[in-house]
Amino acid sequence: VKHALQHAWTLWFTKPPSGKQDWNELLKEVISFDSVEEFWGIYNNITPASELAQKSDYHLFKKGVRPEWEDPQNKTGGRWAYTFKGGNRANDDVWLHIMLAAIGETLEEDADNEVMGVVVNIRKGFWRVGLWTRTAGQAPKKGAAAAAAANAAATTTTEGDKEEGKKRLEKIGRRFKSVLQLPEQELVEFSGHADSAHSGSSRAKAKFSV
Ligand code: M7G
Repeated sequence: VKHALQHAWTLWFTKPPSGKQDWNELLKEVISFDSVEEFWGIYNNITPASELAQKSDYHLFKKGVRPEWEDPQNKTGGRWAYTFKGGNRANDDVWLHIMLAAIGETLEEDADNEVMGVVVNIRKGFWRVGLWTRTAGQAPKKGAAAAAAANAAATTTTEGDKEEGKKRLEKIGRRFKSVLQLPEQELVEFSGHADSAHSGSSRAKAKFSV
């Protein structure tokens, strides 16, 4: 018996560079799955995150979305992120819980339709986990007619939309934070992919935090 997931997911791997290789050569699609049983079969047979070399990443994304800023479905999106200093086996459980929350659809309400995927970056002296969202707290895109109507109305309409988008993202950020089991005073930070692509992700300034 197979227990179907709500979505199909694809696991991707970024291998550490050997010499001068760009992002595209390093990012590899590993495997796709759409049931709980397949997930465990894969999880039990891949290298645990704690045993990956520095500069490796795992990305678990909804099937059909590349784990890149440039993907049309990520372009106007963003990311919640948290950095764990050091790195030990306990982090494997954190990453497992993040993946289970993603495929089990517990990071958002169905109507939010924000979650694109989750990432773990293995780096020198730290790990970073991320949750990629479809939007980045900007006002939703409107058709030409709706935009004209909105222009005619008070600008507070746009500000209201923006505020609502941010609230939706913050709710997801708080769920992510609870999956990470962080104390209240620790902050997870949100940044937009457009800013990351512009500055190099690790330097992108956080837009907000929870
Ligand atoms: P990172 O892995 O997010 O953070 O980005 P790090 O600085 O802690 O390693 C490292 C570098 O990988 C970036 O500066 C980019 O050169 C490249 N990179 C990362 N991402 C997520 C992307 C992406 O989505 N698209 C492209 N083109 N390059 C990326």
